[in-house]
Amino acid sequence: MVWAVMALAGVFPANAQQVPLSPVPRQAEWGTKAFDRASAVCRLSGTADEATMALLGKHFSFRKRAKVKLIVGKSGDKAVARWKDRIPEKAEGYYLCVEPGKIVVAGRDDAGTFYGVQTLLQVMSQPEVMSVTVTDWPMTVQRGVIEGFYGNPWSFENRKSQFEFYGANKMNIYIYGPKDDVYHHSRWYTPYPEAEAHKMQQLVKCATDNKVKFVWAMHPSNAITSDADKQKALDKFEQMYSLGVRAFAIFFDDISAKSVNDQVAYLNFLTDEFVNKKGDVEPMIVCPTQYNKGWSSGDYLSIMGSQLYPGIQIMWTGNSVCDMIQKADTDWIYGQTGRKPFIWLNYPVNDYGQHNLLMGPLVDNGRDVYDQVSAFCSNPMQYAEASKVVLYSIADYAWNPEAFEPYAAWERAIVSLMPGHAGAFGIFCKSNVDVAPNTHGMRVYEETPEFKALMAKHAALDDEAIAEYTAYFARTKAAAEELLSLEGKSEMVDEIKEFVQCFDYQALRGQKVMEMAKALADNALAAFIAAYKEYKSASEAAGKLISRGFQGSIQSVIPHTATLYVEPFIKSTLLNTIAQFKKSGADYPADLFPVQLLENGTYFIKVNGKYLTNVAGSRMPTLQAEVDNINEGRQRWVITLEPSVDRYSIKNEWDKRYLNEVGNFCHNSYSEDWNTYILSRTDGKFAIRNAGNGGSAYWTSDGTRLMRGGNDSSGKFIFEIIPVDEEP
Ligand code: LOG
Repeated sequence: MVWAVMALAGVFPANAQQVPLSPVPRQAEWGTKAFDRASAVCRLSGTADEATMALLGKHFSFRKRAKVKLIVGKSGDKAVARWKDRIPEKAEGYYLCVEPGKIVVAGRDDAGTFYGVQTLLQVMSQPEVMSVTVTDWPMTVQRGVIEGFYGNPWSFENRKSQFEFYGANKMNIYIYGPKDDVYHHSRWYTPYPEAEAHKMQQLVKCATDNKVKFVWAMHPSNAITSDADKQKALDKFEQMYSLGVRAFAIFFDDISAKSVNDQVAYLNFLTDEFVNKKGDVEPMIVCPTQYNKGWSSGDYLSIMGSQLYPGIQIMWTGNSVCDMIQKADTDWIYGQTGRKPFIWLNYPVNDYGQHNLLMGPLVDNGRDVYDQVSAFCSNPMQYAEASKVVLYSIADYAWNPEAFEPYAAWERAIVSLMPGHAGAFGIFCKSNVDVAPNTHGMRVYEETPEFKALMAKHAALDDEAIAEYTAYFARTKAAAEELLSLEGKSEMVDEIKEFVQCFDYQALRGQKVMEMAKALADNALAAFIAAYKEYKSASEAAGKLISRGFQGSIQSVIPHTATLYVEPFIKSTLLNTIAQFKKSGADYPADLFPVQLLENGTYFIKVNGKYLTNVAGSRMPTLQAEVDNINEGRQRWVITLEPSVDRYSIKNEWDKRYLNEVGNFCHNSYSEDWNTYILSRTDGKFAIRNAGNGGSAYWTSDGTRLMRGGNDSSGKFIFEIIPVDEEP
């Protein structure tokens, strides 16, 4: 059934070909055509556990006289005894052989057999099935997902779909810990009400059916020392146990922890009193309060490592909250705790930069960390479907890091998630890669590569550039429309619809800005104004989009797309064309354009009649009464509205140094997050205010230089900002 859909959608070629397998197996040798897929009717020999038999039953039908024999089993089973030497001696490994008339799936263990069948399903995803021999096993022991973000927790349906996805992609662990589930966090001690408990039970079963270990995490903050609190923890665990949970975690992240010794004692207590008494519960997992290098200090980590019972796994996000993982990083944390870290990768989670979706490639993780970690897990977005793009790469990376190719995996994810619409979906994903400036410094720069290339190619907006940009926006618009046409038919599109609409409007805005540029070049006044009006209405419509705007939503989101290169380009081109249009002396209605406080340009900045002056060699500008007639540039300031942050940068015309947030010149490099300012004006005078990472203080002056003042605006409107061509 699945195959038929894929074939109809034209994803797989009609002729026998190698199929891109994912995760990429350790070894695969392809032969020639084995049989037609019509022979998914098989003669069954051997057996497997319930989960694997159910999976087989879903995709095959079994007849006594069928031409193809399907032999299934695991190490030690008679059915696969002939192939026992072919089965890799690795947990979860398998041997798969597809040849004319015969299929063999032989697992090292139950999970191995299950994964062998998963690979078989991929091999059979075309009408003419190829012969292939696969010998395969995972390099990372635990591979999976932590639902550990802030914002709307995933739904029941989301989670079921995730577990099937993990099974298909050979991920074997899921940790339940959404910050905004009160039964996990603020009211951890309250039992799940009956309806929720019933759903939990079904989820645990669904995870198990997909060979996914369901770990339930609890976040008790500092309520861990009193006997009453400890008893509440045991009671809550007891409820979860009754629902089928056999693995538990405690999260101590994002709290001001009182004592590491208390935390250690608590975990050891739960191990003694719950894990060991039950006998069939896994060793615990803990997320420490110091869960990344940047936040670690003192002997917190070494105490955790040395005092926790052996077997308890300690989570770790890397050198900072959001970081990719290299071997040097795992070496460092191993040195602290003496335990292999349980990697909590904060990617593609976007709760700290929720306006952007992260649907890009998985870059910058070491190929050599798999045996240095106890697990490699990703914390994804509140958007479960959209998260699958990166999770697909996580699965591939963790299974076989040595063969991992970020861009190839990304392409495969796109094809596999949106069969039949991979072109359009690929354009969308490539436009949702970077999360924009954020407190964690997490950036991924591989966004809209084609657009970036166009920008590099065209220094000026000439006819050729306009034509090429216009064609680009036409392609992205078509992609957005193709995706929107799937509304109601695609979980993916339904989930991120407002982002796709935003993308659609963005393309339209791009087209309109190009029409404006063209009209300007052609001196076509009416066409310019018409295009601008359409731009404005697209922009207003986009401004009204809200994702997760439903009642009771924990986090409603204004969607942004392609913010790294495309959006700043559209905004700056808009401002430039408007500025040129105004300069052209054309007649236009007074209320056509919004009032921009200051046009981009070169200005004198004065305080109390004195000029702000860049005195050679000084690390800060000073106020001087005299006009500099020798080097005019020292008193000229280039002020620019930076479209990506909507704030102004201020740079000296002479030596191009930018002003920083304390009114000195930037000593390090200029950055939009720190060195752009909000201007406001009253009675002809301006106030300058910090923003972004630079805080929110207004600037003041002591009469000779600039200084950072307080957050109160009174007495701060002290600046005259005068266009250089207006000053006599
Ligand atoms: C939280 C996590 C959140 C993530 C990204 C951990 C261990 N805890 O800074 O819930 O999704 O960062 O914002 C976190 O990462 N705190």
